[in-house]
Order: sequence, then structure tokens, then C-alpha cells
Amino acid sequence: MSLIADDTLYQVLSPTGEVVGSVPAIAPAGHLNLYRWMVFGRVFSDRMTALQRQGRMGTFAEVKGQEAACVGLAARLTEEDWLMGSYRESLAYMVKGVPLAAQLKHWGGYIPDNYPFEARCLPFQIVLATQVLHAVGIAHAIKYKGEPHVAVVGIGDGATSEGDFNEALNAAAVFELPVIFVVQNNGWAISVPRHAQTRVDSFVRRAAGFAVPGLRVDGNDILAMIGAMDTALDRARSGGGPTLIEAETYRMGAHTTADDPTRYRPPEDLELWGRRDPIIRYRKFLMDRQLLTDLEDEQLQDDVTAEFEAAVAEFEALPPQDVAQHFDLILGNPPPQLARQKAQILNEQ
Ligand SMILES: Cc1ncc(C[n+]2csc(CCOP(=O)(O)OP(=O)(O)O)c2C)c(N)n1
Ligand SMILES: [Mg+2]
Repeated sequence: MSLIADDTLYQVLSPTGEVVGSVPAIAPAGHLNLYRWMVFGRVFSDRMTALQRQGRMGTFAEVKGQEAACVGLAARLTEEDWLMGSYRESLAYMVKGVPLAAQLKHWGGYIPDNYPFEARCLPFQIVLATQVLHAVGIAHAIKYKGEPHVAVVGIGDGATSEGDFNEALNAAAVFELPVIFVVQNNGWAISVPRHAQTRVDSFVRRAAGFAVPGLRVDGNDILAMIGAMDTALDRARSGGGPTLIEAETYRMGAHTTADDPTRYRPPEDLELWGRRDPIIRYRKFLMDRQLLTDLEDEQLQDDVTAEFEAAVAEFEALPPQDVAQHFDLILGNPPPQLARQKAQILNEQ
């Protein structure tokens, strides 16, 4: 595969799991690890949504449907590489080394004070596109220090309309920084469809305007994601500068648990993308190659569910969050309105 400036879709597995491109070099254990993360991501997304509905979790942004893109963008990074993302990259963060316990705290309204530095992930951003500036800043530092590391940043299709995204791409190109922008194009920015976001056909075309090479990838194809990341990582590590990867995927769930997509999404779209499910196609590939049996698959589902439930039990045993800390950790000298809000919330407890 070479870096392309057009928008040919790069695929290794067809939606029905047939091999249609060159399979990246991955050991059998590596394949199973990727698959395990994807299955874990589905369980994580479905269970977090259910917990929120039961009043046991805060507002949550689903990962369902985007497991290959999330796992693929993180899986080939070394410990020293950095990963920045939005609320949609929670699974990618766990692949990079952020513990599930930290995710539960973050989504559960606690101060996420258990992000280990060694994971090299900044807390995920809610304010759209801010993380791309952080990634470019970190990539600048990496280059300045002459380190062989890379900064990777995930961003949604809608967030590419932010000025920050465009400024970041330009700076990355001008300074030839070791940064990879992964646009998770999941079709929607809440209720705004992708076609209402930009007049260009694909996001790699926006990269071309900044002279940043782009790869348009089937984001529901884990092997294509891995192949694309390998190409972009090699390029960044060898001083070749930034790359933009557009991962074409689909948000099968709601935007967040605060959203109702039945009000704006045609049901036939969900049916279409259901047939392109990233987990089903990778499972078929693994079974065709005798890397996975039905029995092992069932066992794996049970294992990841048990892992999730054990972490939830620990999370639910935590003492309640001291709400005052949410205010105290932000500003040393809070303005009067924040001081008032803090007093009010403490009063209401
Ligand atoms: C600067 C900013 N503007 C608006 C919002 C409100 N908002 C939250 S998510 C979202 C849609 C983002 O869509 P996209 O970038 O495609 O990411 P996705 O949620 O689809 O992963 C919007 C408008 C925000 N968080 N930050
Ligand atoms: Mg989106």
C-alpha cells in the first residue's frame, strides 16, 4: 500500500470477511488480542449504556460499531507514543493502557485521577477538536527532543469543521511533525449528517489542502486500520511528517445516552451498517484461518463480560466523589459565579 492523495477506499477484509487486500504481518496471538479488544469494546459499550439507564453511570458515548477503528488506531503504538482523543476514543485509550477503572471513574462523575502517566494519554476531550492542538504540541516536543515517538489523535467527522483542526493540520505540515490524525468518520455529528458537514467527498481531500498525505480506510476493517497505521507510523518515525487517516465507520448506537437517534436516523442505514459489522467480519477471518473456534469465542465473550463486571463492582464500592474537588482542582482563585455554584451544590447535598 502506498500513501495516496485520492480517496480510494483501502480494505483488507470485505464486509463479508473475505480477504481482498494484503494482510499485515500479525502473529496469531496478535490477531486474538485485536479481536479480544473489539469484543471487549462491544461489551463495554452495551454495558455502560445499560448501567446509565439503571442510574448507575453518568452520560456515556457509545463505541458500538466503531470497535475496529478505535482498536486499530491504538494497537500499533509503542508505550512511548502518545494518544489523544475525544469521548469517542475511550476504547482506544484502554488499548493504549488506560485502565478500565479510570474510564469508569471518568464517565461516572469522579475526577479521573487514575490515568497512569505511562499510558501517555491526556484525559479525553469533550470540547471538540481541542485534542488535535494538544497532539500537535506534543509532536512538536517529540521532534524538538529528537525522539522516535509519534503522537496520534482521534477526532470525529463533525469536529473537523472546527478551526482548531485546520490550524493543527497546517502546523503539523509546516513543521513536518510526527503526528497522525485519525478522523473517525461515523456518519454523524449528533443529528447532523456527514454530507451536511463539508462539501468535499472525503476528509483526505481536506488533508491534501495542507499537503498532508491522506489514507481513506474502511474503518470497520481492523486489518485495513492496522495496515494504514503501520504506513503512517513508519512515515512519522522516519521523519516523513504527518498523515491523516479517514476511518470510514458508523455509529450504531446513539451519540450519547442523552440522545435519541430514532428521531433523525433512517432505520435502513442501521440495517446497511449492521451488515458491515466490524466484529462479525473479523470473526469470520479468524475462523477461516483456524485461529478461533465457536467454543473459544463463547469463552472470550464470558471472560470480557466477567472482567467488566468485576471492575464495576470495584467502582461501585468507591466512596462518593467529593463534589467540591471539581471546583477546587480547576482554578486557584475561582470567579464569584463559580464560588456561588460551589456553595449552592454543597448546600443541596
Ligand atoms: C467546541 C464544541 N462545540 C460543540 C460541542 C457539542 N457537541 C458535542 S459532540 C458534538 C458532535 C461531534 O460530532 P463528531 O465530531 O462527528 O464526533 P462523534 O460524536 O460523531 O464521534 C457536538 C456538536 C462541543 N462539545 N464542543
Ligand atoms: Mg461523527
